Formats: sequence, structure tokens, C-alpha cells
Amino acid sequence: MSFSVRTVDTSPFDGQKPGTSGLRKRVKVFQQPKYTENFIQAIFTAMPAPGPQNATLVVGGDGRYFMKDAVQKIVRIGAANGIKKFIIGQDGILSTPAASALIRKRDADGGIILTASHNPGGPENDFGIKYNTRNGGPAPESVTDAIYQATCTISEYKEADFDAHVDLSTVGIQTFGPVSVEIVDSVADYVELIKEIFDFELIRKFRQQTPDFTLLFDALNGVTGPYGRRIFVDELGFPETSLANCTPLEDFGGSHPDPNLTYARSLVDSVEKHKISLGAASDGDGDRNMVLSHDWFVTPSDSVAVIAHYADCIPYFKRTGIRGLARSMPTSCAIDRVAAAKGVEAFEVPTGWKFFGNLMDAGRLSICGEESFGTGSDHIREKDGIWAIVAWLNIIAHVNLTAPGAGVRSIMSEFYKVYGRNYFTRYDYEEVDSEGATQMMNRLRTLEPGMAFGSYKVVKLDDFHYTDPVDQSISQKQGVRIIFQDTSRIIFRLSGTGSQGATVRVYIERYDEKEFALDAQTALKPLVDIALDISQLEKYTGRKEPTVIT
Ligand code: VG1
Ligand code: CO
Repeated sequence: MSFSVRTVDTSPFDGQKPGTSGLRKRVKVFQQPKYTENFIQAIFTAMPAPGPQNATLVVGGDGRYFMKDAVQKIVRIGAANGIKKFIIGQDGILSTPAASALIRKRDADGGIILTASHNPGGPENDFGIKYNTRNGGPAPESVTDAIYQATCTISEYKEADFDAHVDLSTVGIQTFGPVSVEIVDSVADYVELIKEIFDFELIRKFRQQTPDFTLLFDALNGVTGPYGRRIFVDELGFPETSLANCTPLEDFGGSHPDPNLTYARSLVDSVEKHKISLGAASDGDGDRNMVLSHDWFVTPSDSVAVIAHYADCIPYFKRTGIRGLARSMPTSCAIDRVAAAKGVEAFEVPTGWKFFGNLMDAGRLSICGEESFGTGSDHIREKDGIWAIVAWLNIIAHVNLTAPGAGVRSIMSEFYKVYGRNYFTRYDYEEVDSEGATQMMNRLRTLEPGMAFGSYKVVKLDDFHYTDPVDQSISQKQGVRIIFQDTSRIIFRLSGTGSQGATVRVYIERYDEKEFALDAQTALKPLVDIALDISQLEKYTGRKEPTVIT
């Protein structure tokens, strides 16, 4: 087969700056001639030492529209830049956690994950490209900054010419000149890993002995459908009726593949209607999760704290012990209480999973989470939706050994009895005018502590910055924190994952030692009012109501 490398002239595009998690733009933007090529070349240009020469790269994505085109481009540009081996999920499919697992298992030098996560897909919606380093985690800021710099100065990219397309549909090895492309089963390695982590035997027994326990898993037409089927039905023996929307679709069936109370409404309704014991969903690329029952919604901040509390019943943590716990800054402080009880370190990092990686690599972090429906551990370097759902099954099965009949709700109320409850809510104002949002944030930064609102007194007000305890790298301006005398918090951030305008996120938290049964919106209403007042949000954004409340 003929194989040659050519150089193509190009010039920079504005705005190819990776956000919280990769570069996310409308598909139409990526489809512009040379736009995607430029960004891919920039990844290879900026790839950490020793660079792409002779490297092995994992490639895959969430199945959204334009993904297969992007895979072909990555192989051609990567091959021309010296990549020796590509490991690609069948049909291009790899969930984000499965890609992270594969990078680690196969000792690859990194990976490119094609996803815009929970953003809608299809020709009119979003696409995304994310680079992960050899630890399997999202590239740190030093690398994403270097990628961005490369996009600003690019004048040419390299592309390999060979006369065939990569056949993504057939598992096996294909060679193109000096380059080998291995297509792998998208699910097998990941399922094997999950089986090593959790007590499948215990869950199976629990399911057999508790026929009235029901599971409903909704993949929201995202990438986790095949993973969910293999684990919940084939391995654990739940019936087919436990699966919903488990066929990955290029446009996610026109819906928003985001597991929260707004966008996963049909799951929430089914769980209530059919009195489901455990309802669960994950997002487009499979790194997020939502867990609920017909009588309780578990906030992600509570979920990670509960998993940490019960970690000893999970075989993986029995083997490794709990080294430390962590959360992103806006996530509620529930997990800090578990860390204190267990006598392990607790870390508070900026929003975005990339900040957990160094701590894990240094052996200081076992379990962590974000309020944005992200939960995970050091088994890989991405958050992991299926992992969190199986963790809940493992915990429920374990609790039932001594408390038969215990469900999500009783597990939560027992947890609150031990630790108290951190009430939490987030208000999102999506696609607002960028200028207004920036002005609002700038004004918030100028405010001083000391203000009082009824009984609430502001004792601390800052713009969160973080010094990585492992490599001492500094991240500035990670969100304005307003902290009150009773430890309540209001936090303002602008999203770094949107593809249009700005998204304002307002995070609200209040701790209660005694009263656990309030509805979160009722419990937090006074603080919500203060947040709107303090920020003058309506004046700056023109919005009276949030787009999404979680
Ligand atoms: C959001 C979440 C953040 C998460 C990120 C990526 O970022 O708030 O916690 O890590 O999405 O998740 P932002 O900047 O929009 O607030 V995913 O599932 O998109 O990879
Ligand atoms: Co995601």
C-alpha cells in the first residue's frame, strides 16, 4: 500500500481554546475546511515530551455526529506526525471512562476523546475534541495552554496519504505503511475492570433474593447503552426492562443527554410511576451519573459522600484502602465530613476533573466528585457514570445484609443522622449575553466581606484560586465564593463548556445538623434570594428565571 506524508498550508482560527473539558463548538464550526485539522495538529505539536514520534494513541468518542469523520482525520494527521499505533473503539465508540481505562491498561502515550459530553449532538448541535495524557486523565492546563498557543501560530499541518479508509467496524489490526491501527471491542476491557472493582457476586445474590428491587437505567441515547446492557443485564441479571434508551444515536434522539432533573425528565417520571427502587442515568459520553429512587433524589454531592462512607464494602477499596477524598470547590462539603470521620485528607480543587489527576497519581486520592453529576475514583482518571451506579448497587446490597429492605431513601437518612445534611442546589442561566455575565462577575470580585442580609453575615468573599499540592501549579479566578458565618456558601462561576454565549452557574449550600427532611428549594430559598440580590443577576443578564435548577 502506498503511504506518503504531505504538508498542507493553513492559518489560525480564532477561539480554539480548550475549556473545562476540551474544545467544544457547533458541528458547523468543526466542519469548516481545516478547522478540525488545525486543532488536531496543535494537539500533536503540543503533546508532552517525548512527543508523538513512535507513540501509541487511544481514540474514541461518544458516537455523536461528525465523530467518524474526526477519527479518520486523527489517524491521517497523527500518522504523519509519527504516531506508530492507534487503538480505536469499534465504530469509533468509547465512553470517556472506557477511553481512560484503555489508555492506562494498554500503557498508551495518551488519547483523543471525541465528545461534547452532555451537550446535544447532530448537525445543528455540538461536537468536541479532548486530549488526555498518559495517566488517562484530561490534559492539565499547562498542556491545554500549549495546544491553544499552537493553534494561534499554526501555518501548516501534516497529513498522511494512503489509499484506503480505516475500517472502524471490524475488530482487529490494520496496517497503513509504518502505522498500525487496532480496532478493539468498545466494552470488553471496561466491563472487566468494573468486575474487578465491585462485588458482583453480592449484587447478584441480592437481586435474586429481593425480587421486588427494581432498576431502571437510562443511557439517554448516549454512549453508555452497550456498557449498561453488558453489566446490568448480561452480568448482573437484571431484566431487559431495566434498560431505557440504550441504543447510541448520533443526535441522542434529539434530546439533551444530560442526567439531571430537567433533561432526564422521562426517567424521573418512570421511576415515580413504576415505583422504581434505583433509577439511574448517564450523559452522552458516560462520565456523568444521576441516582434516584421513587422516593428520593440523591444530589451528586451527597452521592459521592455516601460512596466514600461505605467504601469499605467495595472490594477495590478493601484492597487499596482510602487514601484521601476530594471534591470540586462548588460541590457541597458533605464529603469533607466523611474524610474527617475516616481521618483521611480532604481536598478542594477547581471545577473540572483534570484537577484530581495529580492527587491520584501521587497516591493521595481515592474517591472524588463534582456537584455536576460527576463521581469517580482512582481506578481511572476520568469521572465514571457506570462506576457510580454500580457502586450504589454494591452499597444497597451490602446494607441489605444487615438491614433487609433498606433502599436509597433510608441509606440517605441514616447518612444524615451521622453527618447532618448539606442542602445544595445549583441554578444555571444558559446562553446569556457574555458581556453582561462578565460584568456581573467583575463586580462580584470587587465586593467585600462584612455585608449582612438578615441573619446571614458574609465572613469571607474571594475568587477561588488553587495551588496544586503535587506540582505547585496555580489556577486563578476559579469562581467567586461568598461564605457566611454559619458556613453557608454562595458561589458564582461562568461555565467553561458551553459553545454559545455564556452560562452563569450559581451554587448554593447550607448545612443543617438537625433538620433533614426539608425540600432543598425550601431550605435554600433565603440564600437564593440573597444570591440574586448580591449579584444583581437580573440586571446584568436580563434573566428572571434559571434555565435549569438542580
Ligand atoms: C461542567 C461542570 C464541571 C464538569 C465539566 C465537564 O463544567 O460544571 O463540573 O467537570 O462540565 O463535564 P462548566 O465549566 O460548564 O461548569 V462533562 O460531563 O462535560 O465532561
Ligand atoms: Co460528560
